[in-house]
Amino acid sequence: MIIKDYVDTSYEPAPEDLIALFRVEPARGFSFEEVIGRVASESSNGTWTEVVTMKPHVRELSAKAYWYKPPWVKIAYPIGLFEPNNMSQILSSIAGNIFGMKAVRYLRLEDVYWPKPIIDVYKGPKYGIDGVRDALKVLDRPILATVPKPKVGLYHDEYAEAAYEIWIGGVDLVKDDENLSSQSYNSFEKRLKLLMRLRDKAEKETGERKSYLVNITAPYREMIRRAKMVSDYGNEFVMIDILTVGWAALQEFRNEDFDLRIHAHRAFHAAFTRNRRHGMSMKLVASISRLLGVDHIHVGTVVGKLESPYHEVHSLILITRNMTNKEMPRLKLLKKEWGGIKPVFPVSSGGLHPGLMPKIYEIFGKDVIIQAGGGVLGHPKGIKEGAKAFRDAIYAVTHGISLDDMAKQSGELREALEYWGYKTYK
Ligand code: RUB
Ligand code: CA
Repeated sequence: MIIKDYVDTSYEPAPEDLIALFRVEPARGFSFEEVIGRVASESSNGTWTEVVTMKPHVRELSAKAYWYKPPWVKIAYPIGLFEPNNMSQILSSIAGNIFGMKAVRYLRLEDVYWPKPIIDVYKGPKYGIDGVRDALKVLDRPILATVPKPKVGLYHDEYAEAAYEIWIGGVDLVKDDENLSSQSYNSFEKRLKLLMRLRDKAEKETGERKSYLVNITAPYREMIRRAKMVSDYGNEFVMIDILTVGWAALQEFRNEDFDLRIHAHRAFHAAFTRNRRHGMSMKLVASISRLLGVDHIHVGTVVGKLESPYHEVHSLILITRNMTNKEMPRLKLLKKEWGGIKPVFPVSSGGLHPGLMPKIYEIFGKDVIIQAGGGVLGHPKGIKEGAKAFRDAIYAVTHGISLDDMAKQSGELREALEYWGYKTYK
């Protein structure tokens, strides 16, 4: 089996083939065709030289680069290459050694079509958008979450006090930040206990459901121990830094017997998603996460502090919420046939404040979780006022009221708009 056998434009993918869309830039001295053959080879069953053990039945498992238009190529992978219920193994194939090959200058895995034998073995979100709305009894507006800032450093009682104000000001979900777990001055147990007490108080006072996206990110057994505590308190959510704990841990967590909704923080993604010529796209992170069963995932804002262009956010909204059962070449999206897998709540976060709400609502509509830390805790009048300003901005956009008009009835919103305006902070 020589490299050029891995390129076959007459090949018609079988219904059960996994299809991957790559962007390829060959290293100097290599042709495009040569390199896509090498990518198909190394990511399926080839190596740098021919081997005497390449039997006919093994050849049948070879991937085929069956369509290309430089820099793009689609590669079909026979299902027999994979252990469907082992996402780590699938990624070790299609997103493994190939990124380091000397023959490629840049290589990016842009999207994947999951065939039925793979879709069928994953559970997807236990709750999804409807199940999250049901837990919070918020049916017809974006859900609002806030991270108490500074993200690390507050003692557990200071943190809890901020959380309480966030809740009574009108925010639905208090969220731990990605690097707050169990530090000596703010232990997981103490923080959880305090917040659960204050959550009950805030629910009584506001008559609204309140909950806590509590960060259980830790080595696996400890993560389970923490999830159990969360569940024993009757909280509905946990947060996991899905990329730093790893796909296997996420996959396994979904198999545990908890009635917990999973908020997926994507810290670390930009290390491999940000360079549009190399690595793996955020689309794939979102699609794997949906398969594995997160209920929320961060997708960017377009207008906030972190890099997230419109076309990417648009693709991520399609992947998380819709079916996208047809290919969308302009967005470099392969089709998705989700079967019974539920939709996931996209989370828009990073540098948001009330003045940006009209743009966020235009991009996302109502099925979004808006997460603002600085945009609540930075309000010049205080935390509760910051929370109310944000909630009023959400009320305005969902009722067709301009922020300026809303500000006439809401001093908190007026202060926020005077302070931050309507602009993006980088
Ligand atoms: C938000 C924050 C979140 C990021 C994550 O804080 O720090 O962790 O939004 O990024 P603030 P992303 O509201 O003060 O900016 O959502 O892009 O993954
Ligand atoms: Ca953060």
